Amino acid sequence: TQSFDVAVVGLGALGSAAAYQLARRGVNVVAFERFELGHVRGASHDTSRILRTSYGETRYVRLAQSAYRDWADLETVSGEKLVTTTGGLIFAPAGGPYSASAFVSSLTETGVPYEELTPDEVHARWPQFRIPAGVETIWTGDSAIVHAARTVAVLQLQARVSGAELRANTPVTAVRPGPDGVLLETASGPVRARKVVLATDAWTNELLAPLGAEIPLVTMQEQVTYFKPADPAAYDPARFPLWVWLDAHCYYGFPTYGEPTIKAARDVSNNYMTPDERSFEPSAALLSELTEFMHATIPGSGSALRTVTCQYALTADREFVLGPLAGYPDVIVALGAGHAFKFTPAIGRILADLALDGATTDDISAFSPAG
Ligand code: PYC
Repeated sequence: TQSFDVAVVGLGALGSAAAYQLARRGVNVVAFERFELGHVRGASHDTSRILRTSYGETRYVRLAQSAYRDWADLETVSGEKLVTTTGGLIFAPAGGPYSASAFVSSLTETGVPYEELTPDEVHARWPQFRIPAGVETIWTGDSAIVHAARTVAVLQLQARVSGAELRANTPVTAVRPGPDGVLLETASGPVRARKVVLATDAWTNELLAPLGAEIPLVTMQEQVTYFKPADPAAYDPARFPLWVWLDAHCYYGFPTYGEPTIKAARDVSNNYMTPDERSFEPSAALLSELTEFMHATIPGSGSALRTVTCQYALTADREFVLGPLAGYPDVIVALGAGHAFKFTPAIGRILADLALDGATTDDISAFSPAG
């Protein structure tokens, strides 16, 4: 049986970041991915993701502040430009589930610069939007786009450059913690490790069930749509920001990014599916709901060109899970609850800290797995 310091299971964004951070510290790392590297069955593929400090909870703002430093470090190490700063708008419609005041408090407390805008002020700066009266808006100039697929490829390359062994198309079928580390049963034979990091998202409970543990997860298929505006130049990142619309259905979207389209989506589709029964077929009902929202809110957004699906595994209240499983200190679990991409390099660093030191400098006390 081969032995390693740390095994990472799952090579989506979080697992790839953990493998990279562990390898760069000189430890002996093996990492497993049940599908091909860069596959489209999870939530780490395709193009743009939002990077923002603008959260209504200080724990996520502070973690995002750390993450901006980790993104800069990853760009320096890899020589790749991964972050495109565009600025971002949070829209909080009156009577919706979120109020702008939560953002005002958390951004003030953490020292993040922001502006509160009326609909008229939004129209004056970005005439592309049509915002009804009663919508409160928060602008943060630090909001940015990160490229999902390129980030994952960069992390995997850098992990390998630093000596990590990445095994693609290699399912891990069992994780057996013992008195002296963890035995993993894998499609390439058994492996021992002092610690294991499970970054397995919707597949996590398959590995936890034999340990008598479970983290409640709701899994669904999500979809994003690329719209083709008649005047793409009006949606260039220099003229149009990324945005999040926080009503009962949360929508979000981007400026043009590498092609003359603008991507938008509903966040949390409630299109329930499991990884084994995913259709990969976009829902026509979700597409027409989104198109109606886009034509009302961004009248020049144009028609839908293509739709791409992905998968969410949501924890209770969408809180992250980051830490050792209760009763199993050598099994470290990471779940990003469908909003973690922006934190990817920070979460990789935190997972490496937990695996090697048992502690980290970021406050992750809210994210402890109940198991
Ligand atoms: O955190 O900005 C975000 C986000 C948008 C869609 C999913 N997460």
